[in-house]
Amino acid sequence: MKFGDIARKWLHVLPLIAAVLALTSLPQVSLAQPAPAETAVQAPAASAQSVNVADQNAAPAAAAEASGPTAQGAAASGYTPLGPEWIKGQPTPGALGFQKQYSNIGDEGLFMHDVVLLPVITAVTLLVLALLLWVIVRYNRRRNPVPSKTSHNTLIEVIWTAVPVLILVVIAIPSITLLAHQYQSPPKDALTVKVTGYQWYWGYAYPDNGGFEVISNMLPEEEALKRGEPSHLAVDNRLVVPAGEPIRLQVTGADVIHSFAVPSLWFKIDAVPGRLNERMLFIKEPGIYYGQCSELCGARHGYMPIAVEAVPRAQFEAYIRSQGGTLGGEEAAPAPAAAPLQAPESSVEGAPGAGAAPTAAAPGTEA
Ligand SMILES: [Cu+2]
Repeated sequence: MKFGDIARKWLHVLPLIAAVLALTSLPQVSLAQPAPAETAVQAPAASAQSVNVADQNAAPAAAAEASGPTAQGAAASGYTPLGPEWIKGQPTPGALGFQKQYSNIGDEGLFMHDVVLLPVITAVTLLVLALLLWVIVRYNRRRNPVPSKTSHNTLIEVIWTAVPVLILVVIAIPSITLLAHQYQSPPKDALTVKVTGYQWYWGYAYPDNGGFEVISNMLPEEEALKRGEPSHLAVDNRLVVPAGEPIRLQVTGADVIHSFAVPSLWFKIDAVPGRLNERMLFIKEPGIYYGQCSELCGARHGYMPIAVEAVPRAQFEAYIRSQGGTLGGEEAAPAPAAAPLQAPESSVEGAPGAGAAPTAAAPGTEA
């Protein structure tokens, strides 16, 4: 039997193999599916505080009347940072794959990975493995002492060119769509928050709310553990933003290139000095989401974590007030509370990893 005949015969079997492979990859798809649903249902441990914040989420106006001692305390002081029971986005030991996603774009990205890419990769890999095994078993020297001299087969060549092209086209459509969605501009009236990367901490400014800037440093390990938060991820001042609404996040660097990245929010954007990068951030539900600087930026690159705290709108407004900021069309406070600005360590001579101070070349100094 010639190779061509065998190939033709097996071509009829190929769809069958493809069907079997599709079936074997189905359980994985169904395994991948429940994750978002589970995410939606999953709620943090129902403590008094969590119940109250959930209430506020449902009816912001009722926030002041919310029952429970915690809420009354929060109402009196205006704003209380979320407790550790609200931690949602963080790495877990021994985990495989992506963190749970808490943004729409994260769901879309996870779908692309779990439902489009993984099954295709699995099917292609198994098909190639099966063909390889078939050749090894059927066409070895013992079972096939006189090898076929076939050198061309138009049909099979057309097929093995066209099928990969089709597979790539099928992948390209959701892939390019996802890419475009990731860079969708926020609506005009979206809240603007400006993130600045410094060596080695983050600054969060609120230009729409009086322009104050909050400096965020990593907590020492003992302090983080005392608060029930993961060490090397917990910070003293989190980036507080409203949940359930689009946020225009503008990101820049003050000294070197940093990168603002939060895996559970499907968010990563470089912080480049002299450049304002912008992306829309949308967090579906209140919670605490951890990230890290993701661009090697110097000696303490590993010690400038990111903690995003998404809260209901009413809580967010209380936060802005607690920082001396303004809301809506309010006039800026007569004497805006000077941000407790921290000098970058890179401007301190002899600091670990400090290069030339970025502020050294002020205009006029070179004369
Ligand atoms: Cu950095």
